[in-house]
Amino acid sequence: MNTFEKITSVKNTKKLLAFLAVFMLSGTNLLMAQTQTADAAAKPGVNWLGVGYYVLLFVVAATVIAIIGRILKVYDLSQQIRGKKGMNWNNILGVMCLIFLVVGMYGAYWDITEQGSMSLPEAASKHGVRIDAMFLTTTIITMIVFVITQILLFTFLFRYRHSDKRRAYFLPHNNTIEKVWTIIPAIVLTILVIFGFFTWQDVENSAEVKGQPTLNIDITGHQFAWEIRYPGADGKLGKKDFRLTAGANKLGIDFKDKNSIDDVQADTLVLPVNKVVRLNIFAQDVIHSVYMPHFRVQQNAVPGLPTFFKFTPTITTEEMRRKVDDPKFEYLLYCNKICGSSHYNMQKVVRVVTEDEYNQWVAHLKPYLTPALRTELKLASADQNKSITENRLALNN
Ligand SMILES: [Cu+2]
Repeated sequence: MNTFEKITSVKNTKKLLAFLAVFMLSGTNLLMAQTQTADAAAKPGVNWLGVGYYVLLFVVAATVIAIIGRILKVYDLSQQIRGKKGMNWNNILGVMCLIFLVVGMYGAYWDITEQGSMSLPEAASKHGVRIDAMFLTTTIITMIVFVITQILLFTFLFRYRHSDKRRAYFLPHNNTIEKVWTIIPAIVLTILVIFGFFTWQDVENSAEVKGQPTLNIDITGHQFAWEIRYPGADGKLGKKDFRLTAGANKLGIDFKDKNSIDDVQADTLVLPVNKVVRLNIFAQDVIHSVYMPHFRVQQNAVPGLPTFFKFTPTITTEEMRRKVDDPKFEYLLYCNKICGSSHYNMQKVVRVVTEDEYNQWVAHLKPYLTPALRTELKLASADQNKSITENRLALNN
């Protein structure tokens, strides 16, 4: 067998794959753990150490383990040559299982305490609190199952490790055990699914049920930005038609619909606190996704398939700045679909303000129907529409 055949033999391929799997696993874990200390200003010296460093660390650790293994093997063989009993690998593996249990449990604990706080910020919307409660319940239930099963698994591996003194008991089938481990998870999962179903239904229907007025806002994603449209003084958004998208009419607004005339556009998504907001979500090219982690909002923006998300922001930006003790804090809206090369840059500032502040802000927005667009669409003759637009323009001066 030449060297190439040796390396590519099935046995070695398995070893290589296992090595790669462990490498990938530890790599992801280390990268995840890094972001906590990625704040260079806060902790200089402990931030990103680079991929090379960790590759080297891993190779060194793997080599050390391989050397220890070889030394033990040599020791074992020399004992056998001297006619003594070799090492009891069953005991060693059994003890290693217990060590793995303890280290693994500590690892899980460390993961939750160190990285748990990185999962999601405080919920700043009404339904967000409910989603968090559901998330917490699911986490607690699965964690209890996780701890019990891991303890059982590894202590059984230790307790019933191979011994020459006893023989294994053969258990071909047991109906009671089958029933227990089928029915209990089925009940728990049913409860979780029903809990989730009602929470989601409540999130989706929140506005209608209470009969509150809803602020409609259009948000349209394209490569690589979001366009935001607010209703004008009439509180109604005019119709859109993708076939009208051309030139200055980048959103394809249908100006035959009178509600369109006074619609306004904005750079920032400003929302009045404690009011129901309905985001009407559109996409012009590929699938994007509206994602606002603080509000627990995420909804895909699909070309040709308008979607929406209704929610009620509960904490103003100012209040959140005080809470997180950061005067520069801003809520953000991200694109959560990898939609192309500048996907990372597809974000908008979201500002939650009081109703007074909102009314002041919205009064100063620029109309979507600019004079240029008016000329382009040959709308100048529409007198009845003109007066409305002039009012809007007057507000801007
Ligand atoms: Cu996108």
